[in-house]
Amino acid sequence: MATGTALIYDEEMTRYKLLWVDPACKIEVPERLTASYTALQKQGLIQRCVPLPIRQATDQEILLAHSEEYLEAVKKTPYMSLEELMTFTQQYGDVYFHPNIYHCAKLAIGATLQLVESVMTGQVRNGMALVRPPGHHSQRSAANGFCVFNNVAIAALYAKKHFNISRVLIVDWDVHHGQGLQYCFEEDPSVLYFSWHRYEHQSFWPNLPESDYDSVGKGRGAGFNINLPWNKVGMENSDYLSVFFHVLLPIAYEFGPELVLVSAGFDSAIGDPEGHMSATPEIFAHLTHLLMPLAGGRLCAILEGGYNLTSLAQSVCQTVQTLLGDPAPRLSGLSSPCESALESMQCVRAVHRQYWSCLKHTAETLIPEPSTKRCRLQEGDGEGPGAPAQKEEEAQEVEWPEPKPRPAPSIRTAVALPAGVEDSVPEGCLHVTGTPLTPKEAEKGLRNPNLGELKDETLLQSLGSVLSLLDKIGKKEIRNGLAVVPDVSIATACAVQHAVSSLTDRVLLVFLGDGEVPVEITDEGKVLAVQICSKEPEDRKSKYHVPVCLKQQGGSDVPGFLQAVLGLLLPLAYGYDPGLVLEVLGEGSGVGEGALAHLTSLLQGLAQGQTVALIQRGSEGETLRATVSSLREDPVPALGPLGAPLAENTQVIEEQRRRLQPQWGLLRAAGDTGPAAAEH
Ligand code: Q9C
Ligand code: ZN
Repeated sequence: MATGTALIYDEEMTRYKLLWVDPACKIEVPERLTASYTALQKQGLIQRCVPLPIRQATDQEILLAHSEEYLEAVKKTPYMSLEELMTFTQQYGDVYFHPNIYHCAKLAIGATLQLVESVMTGQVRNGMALVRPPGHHSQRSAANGFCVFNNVAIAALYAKKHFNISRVLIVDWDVHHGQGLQYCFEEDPSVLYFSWHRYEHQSFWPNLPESDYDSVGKGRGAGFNINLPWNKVGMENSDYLSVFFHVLLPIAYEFGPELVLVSAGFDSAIGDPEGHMSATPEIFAHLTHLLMPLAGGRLCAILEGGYNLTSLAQSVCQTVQTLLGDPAPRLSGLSSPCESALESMQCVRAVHRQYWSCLKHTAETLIPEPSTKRCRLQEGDGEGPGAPAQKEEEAQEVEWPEPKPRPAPSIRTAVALPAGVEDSVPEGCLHVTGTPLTPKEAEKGLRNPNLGELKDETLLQSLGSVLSLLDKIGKKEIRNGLAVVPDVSIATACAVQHAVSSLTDRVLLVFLGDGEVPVEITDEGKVLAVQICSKEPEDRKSKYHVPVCLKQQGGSDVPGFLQAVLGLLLPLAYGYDPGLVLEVLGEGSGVGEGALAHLTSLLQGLAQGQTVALIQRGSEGETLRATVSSLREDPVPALGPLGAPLAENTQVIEEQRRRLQPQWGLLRAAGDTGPAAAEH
């Protein structure tokens, strides 16, 4: 199993800068790297990463994505005079050359390839490359947008060539459209390119019609290019998360990448002078965390933009700390995405529904006209190209709180197991045995206590151990825990009771299996219960009880299960912001250990990773091993490309989404008016 997080950096890449006056380029400064690196050092994160040696790219590597003529032209720049450099620069848009930039550009590619190589060979699990110049705007024969060579494009082509893989996912969370990446892979179905970007109906740089949602790829690559335009500034954490839940993640899971490359630009964070967005640095912990279960954990983040040095450094730290496996910070106050984000999501889902099974059910629609045309219709309403552009100088300096430190309990996972199953969990877990409860104590949490049952010593012992796990989580001695229990209903009831009375205001109960949820679910909201089962439960207790009854046809419907997790459970869970997650594996859930491992892993993004998993004795087997492994944040085995979910399961999931949307805004994936209504 691959472990460790690589970090690649070399000071040499700070040794070029803008040598003349150009307002468009003055934000791309060497301090971008030093500020990021220093922040990582201050947080003690550098020391925890595996340092990788840097190297220069070879001509052959550069030629994977660029033309010979262009390479030969750039090769001459180290020998040019200032005047010659200025002239050379002028043929491209929003970029500058310097005598040392060619050297740095070769190092930026080399760093990226070293990272990809060490991830693909299993030397490390994942990693980040801190590089300059960035890459995603550069094209086959052109520099553009501070980019000389396309680091990430070369990385994807290199990975395909040397490691014989056929599916690479590129997630471009930079606030600009990586048009260079789009052009490179437009016709290539083996590279799925996703980009969100400030667009404002084409009035934002690079002002291309092909950055809109209706560019889906060409020829055999149709469906493998996904553009999510932001048509307003000020997008928040809720907007970013919604796009992950309802657009990127379902498609990414269906695609089943073997490697994930992140074009990690942080100009999409608050405070950035280019992006003008409002998502906080902490969001990058979650974006990273949500991508980590893909491709068996093989994730490489490569720096692109990010021009507010404070916001950039904080965001880089959030990303690296998540790659290292530390618990993600809680995101409080998430709400519904804004109407403009909803409209963009609706459009991109509609144009991609013909390519992706996970979107088949979305509105056939009445796709709104592409954004630019819409805008022309709306001219005069104060937005769009007709509106006066905001001058950078006038832009308000925004402030945001510094992200809190993210201490990680020294023990990640503790287990409480009955005799006989101890050796089926990996080494390195703490084994916990609590003081047995008295029957009186055990009775407290139960709705219909069967006092006869409560005399059973094994049961009382296991309940004591469950509470001991909870207390250790409360004291931050452990991050999470797992118990195999003789009666999962009683254990759940006791655990919930104990948690709400002494640990937290909000418990998320994820109950997999049939039968009654053994806890009183009231409208007070102290417990949100999501039950994934195969038989319709008899009572729907309150709006805080969400039953999702998935049919199975010869084994479980893994695509349907994931659809429920990504489109329903995670949006509910993030909106609820629990202080503890209780994951209960009863009987009859029909969920295989592969999909279960993904669920457990994704749930670690909530409640700072504070999870207790309860497994019914007798059904442990592979489930136990897979769950412990996910709790420890070991890499989750990839599921491979997924087929279509069962139509009736999609229907069940959509029905719940519709029912719950008014209260849980993160469930929304389409606008309020117009074609939205047709979605169902
Ligand atoms: N207001 C990257 O983020 N436009 N490149 C500057 C100044 C160019 C961004 C306009 C932005 C290029 C990697
Ligand atoms: Zn950018």
